[in-house]
Amino acid sequence: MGKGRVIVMKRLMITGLLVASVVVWGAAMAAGQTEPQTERHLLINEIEINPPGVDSDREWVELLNPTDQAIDLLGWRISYSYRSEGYLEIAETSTIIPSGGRYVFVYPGLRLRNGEPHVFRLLDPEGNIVEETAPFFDERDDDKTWQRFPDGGDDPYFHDLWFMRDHTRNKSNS
Ligand SMILES: [Ca+2]
Ligand SMILES: [Ca+2]
Repeated sequence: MGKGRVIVMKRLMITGLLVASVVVWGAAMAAGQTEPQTERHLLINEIEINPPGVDSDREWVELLNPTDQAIDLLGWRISYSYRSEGYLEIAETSTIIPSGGRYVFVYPGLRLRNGEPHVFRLLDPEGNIVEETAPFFDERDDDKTWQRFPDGGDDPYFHDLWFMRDHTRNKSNS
């Protein structure tokens, strides 16, 4: 491995650690300032921005329904970041996530930029932003993903804590 490459990799690792620290710090700040979470809603639970190899048709988000009601994904939208920013319909027809269930939405084509932070947003059928993540990026061309921990943010105080870990696609993050 050349010296230049080592330096680049070190820079990437330091950048990754900094982002992880900021995310954890942000979650801790939010936890200190807000009441315990009581109202539950459809969640972005895991994000694959930069899968190994070709990214096209292989970027995804895992959605989780932590409520006690089934949710129809028809009309819900998720943000994208490449080549411009905007929103995509998650489902073209009625698609039910049962209570406690999850659904993996695979982005069509190439939709997520790897190296620049993007705040992921989830919109309900009325156009309300029900969720907004920390700014995430992923320069590692591998199976690691951003994951909410514990699964579903299922902690009354730390419900917005994220880590970069080996993927748990369509499975619990915990
Ligand atoms: Ca990508
Ligand atoms: Ca998962």
